[in-house]
Amino acid sequence: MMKMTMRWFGTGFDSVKLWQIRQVPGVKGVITTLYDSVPGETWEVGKIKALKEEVAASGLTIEGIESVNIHDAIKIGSPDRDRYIENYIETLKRLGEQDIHMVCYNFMPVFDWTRTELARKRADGSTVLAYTQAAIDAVDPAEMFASIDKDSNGFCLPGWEPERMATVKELFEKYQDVDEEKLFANLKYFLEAIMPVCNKYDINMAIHPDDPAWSVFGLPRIITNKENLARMMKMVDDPHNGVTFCSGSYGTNPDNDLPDMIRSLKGRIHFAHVRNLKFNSRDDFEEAAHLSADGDFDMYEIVKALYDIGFDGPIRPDHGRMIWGEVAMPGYGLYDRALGATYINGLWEAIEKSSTRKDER
Ligand code: DNO
Repeated sequence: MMKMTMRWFGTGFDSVKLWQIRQVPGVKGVITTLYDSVPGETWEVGKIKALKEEVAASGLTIEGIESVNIHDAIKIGSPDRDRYIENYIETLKRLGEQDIHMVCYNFMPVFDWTRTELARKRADGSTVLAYTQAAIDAVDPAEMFASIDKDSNGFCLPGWEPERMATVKELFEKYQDVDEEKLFANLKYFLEAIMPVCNKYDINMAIHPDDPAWSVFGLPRIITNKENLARMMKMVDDPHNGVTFCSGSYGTNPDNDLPDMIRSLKGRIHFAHVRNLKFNSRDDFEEAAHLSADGDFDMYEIVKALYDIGFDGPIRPDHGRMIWGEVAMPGYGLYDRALGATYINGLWEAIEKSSTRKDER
């Protein structure tokens, strides 16, 4: 049985409160992080413990970390990467000692997820995150941060930390010699180094796909499709080397057959992000409500594929629309994600009951 969760950025960073999450039917845990940690540094034991206690005090559990971010030196493969890998290993050890067993991360150069609008208005008056390729092609990457920041409702967006964005130009230069092959090799180097600690503490590493699932601003991107995932699973063939299956990220490329990808990853999906997209054209999409009918994905087939492979890890609704006047971090308001969680729970219950009752007949 999967575990329904919601992402929570921590007190002081999130408009949503733990007690509110606790009231969403079926949600027993959160996916959280030390939101003010800097990629590359070791997490303090005291801070991890305090986070755990705060979550427990609200009647919830920590079902995983999203994210422990990877320092660019590791992705670039610079000479100082070993120092940052050591710190990463120590952080994993400390998380393992606190009984935390799932860590989501990404291997995207420079930018984490990329959207070109954070509040596109839909017909029902809700606002959503959206992406138009033409807008990316027209913008200088260094300006990207400013354009994202101005629509962020005053929140710091995950993966768009101002400190890193201030050095975008320099970062681009450092990635100059990193092509897809090199990025794969650097990922392999990193994974091989961390697998022993993951095995010791039973920590499932869950790489998040590149979003959108193609190269932006000429930067290499590798976690984009079934073939590359198969390569990644094989190159470090350990069950702790797994993935976050994010329907909204892989689904940015309509050539990705989402249920088929899920089935191909049996045993290696450690975390699921479930959300829907609405395409206006191949180069323009917006994030829809979770309901199949509101977008282009067959959410039943996605949840059914997860059910069929025996997925039992944490799952969460993903970016929600901004509805009912809520002011929150774009994509991460309470209301629409709560609707999403409830809908996914409904799909799961129906799939489970129809398959077990069929077996009984
Ligand atoms: C965006 C998120 C990503 C994700 C990271 C994982 O909303 O899905 O920022 O958390 O890529 O490291």
